Amino acid sequence: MLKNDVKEILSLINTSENICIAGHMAPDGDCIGSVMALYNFLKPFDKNITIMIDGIIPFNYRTFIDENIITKNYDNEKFDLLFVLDTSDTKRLGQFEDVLKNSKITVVIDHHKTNEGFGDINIIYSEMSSTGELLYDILKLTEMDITTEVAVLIYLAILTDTGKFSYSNTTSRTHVKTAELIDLGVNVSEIDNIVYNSKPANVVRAFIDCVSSIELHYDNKLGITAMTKELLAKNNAEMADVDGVVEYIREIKEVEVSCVLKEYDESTKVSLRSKNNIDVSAVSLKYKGGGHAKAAGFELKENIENAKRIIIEEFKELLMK
Ligand SMILES: [Mn+2]
Repeated sequence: MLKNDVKEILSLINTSENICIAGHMAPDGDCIGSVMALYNFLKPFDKNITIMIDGIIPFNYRTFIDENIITKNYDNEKFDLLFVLDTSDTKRLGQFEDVLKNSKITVVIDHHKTNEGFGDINIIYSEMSSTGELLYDILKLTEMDITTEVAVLIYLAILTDTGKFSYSNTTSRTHVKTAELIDLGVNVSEIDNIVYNSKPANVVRAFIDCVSSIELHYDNKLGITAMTKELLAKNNAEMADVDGVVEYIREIKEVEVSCVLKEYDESTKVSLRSKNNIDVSAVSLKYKGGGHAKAAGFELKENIENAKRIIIEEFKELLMK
């Protein structure tokens, strides 16, 4: 199955002149790693390649992507071939959504189980830890060389989407593939330092402030906090730079669901994580969001206080049992 898709994609690449690679808004490590891995893999084909990612690249990923190659404003340019990576639905393309109708063929490569397949070719495997892991399978099937540079980018995608190989999406296959990436030259500790141990002090201060305003509900089973504009301004930090609060809250023993509310001008973005059996993507879907059972997110057209009330109420029945 996958083999046939890869064959078809290779012939599409060969016959295309203008190729676009798009990822999702508010890009994470899997998005950036996958997009850049494919970009670097395609370089030897000598095509015109355009990158579309809407939103700020978090500082710890800037080593892996040259921001100058990302399209700033989209002017309805046409493409022969479009790859959409790690993007569960078309809305997640943000300001670049129109690229879909301006591309002859769209190839969707993703691991979100909520992805309904909006491309002409849809390679969606929800059992994969990350889009990067899936992309690695695809690149291997081309039987072309995988450079160290590409291996590093795939590794970045897998590392970040598995929470350093700790989430339940991490399989023995994930580890086998990661071992192959290390054999291709990935320096594990160097990447760990770039991604996790290189934060500016103000970003860590914003993180601490956010964590310290945590509220615990339902016998500590729900941990919730908010990243407000005030908190960010006080620390001179950007929303996109302060990462990992929602995972940190989950470190509390009793916490089953952790939540971080992010304050924007006209809405609140909700990030959810689950530790065990609660499927947070079910709540996310109800509010037209996306994600997985253990990590999901959506947007509410509410202020922080109302959003908090809604989330607390939403998990009442699930956590009071
Ligand atoms: Mn992903």
